[in-house]
Amino acid sequence: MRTIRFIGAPFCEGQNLDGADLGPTALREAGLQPLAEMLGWSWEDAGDLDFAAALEEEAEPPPKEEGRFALTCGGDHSIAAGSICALVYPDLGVIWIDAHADANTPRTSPSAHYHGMPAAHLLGWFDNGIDGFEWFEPGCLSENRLAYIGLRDIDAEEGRMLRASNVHVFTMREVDKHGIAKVMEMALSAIDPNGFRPLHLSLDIDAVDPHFAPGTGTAARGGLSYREIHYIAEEMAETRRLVGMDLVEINPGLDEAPQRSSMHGDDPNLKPCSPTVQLGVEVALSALGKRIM
Ligand code: 4U7
Ligand code: MN
Ligand code: MN
Ligand code: MN
Repeated sequence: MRTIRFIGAPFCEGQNLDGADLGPTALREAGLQPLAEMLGWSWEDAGDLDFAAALEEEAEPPPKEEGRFALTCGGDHSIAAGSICALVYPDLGVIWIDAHADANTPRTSPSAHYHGMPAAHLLGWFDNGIDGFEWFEPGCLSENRLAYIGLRDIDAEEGRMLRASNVHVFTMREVDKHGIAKVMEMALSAIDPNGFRPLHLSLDIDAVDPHFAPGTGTAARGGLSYREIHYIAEEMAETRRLVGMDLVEINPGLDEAPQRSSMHGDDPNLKPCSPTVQLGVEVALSALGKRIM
């Protein structure tokens, strides 16, 4: 039986809204654990990372994750710097699903928000010794092993840097043009031409159209449909090489009212949850191998 290690990362200091820190608890309360166990996973909850304590003490590296499937739930997207850096595989390929590229540097960022920078940091596009980041390895992800899907809100300088790089970019326009199945095929073969690399899925819920994912801090319309995000997750599971996943930017505080759904069946222990939290659970289950039939 494969083990999933759930890591709560209730960090929301990478932007200026409260509420994304409620993500891990909301996902637990929505029943992610029993639903994953029903798929045959053994569940290990690492609890929530204590960022307040981490800021007080000498910076400690995130524990290296190996052999288990590491599911890191945010929090804002800042946490992908840690979750991806903590994966031990030197040839890791990353599929980054987002409305945004998160590839600003402190110099180019229009907002100075770190959640718009983790990809650039991982790629080594900046390294100005941020306090508390002593463990971080800028450049631990090489450009040709990163592919984006779903982009539609990119800053001017960020776009220029991406175009000049070897990063693989599939915007919403490519999804319109080729369809999601072809885009997934192109993205996977771009980062993993021989089909043997371990893979990580960094999933920002704002990649999904706000119609399905209203509960997020930086919503951008014109996003992925309900089925398109599921198809992406299902295809990642199909590769059988998915070793880690981030599920970030779910903000229960900005979400619509809780509702009961078929996901919960008649289980009285599972509480109704708000639509963006529910979507997060459903997409995580697809990435864990859940199939329609
Ligand atoms: B998210 C932005 F300027 N590009 O850098 C920035 F538009 O993790 C948004 O994808 C970043 O949600 C969004 O602040 C970060 C902005
Ligand atoms: Mn993001
Ligand atoms: Mn985003
Ligand atoms: Mn966001």
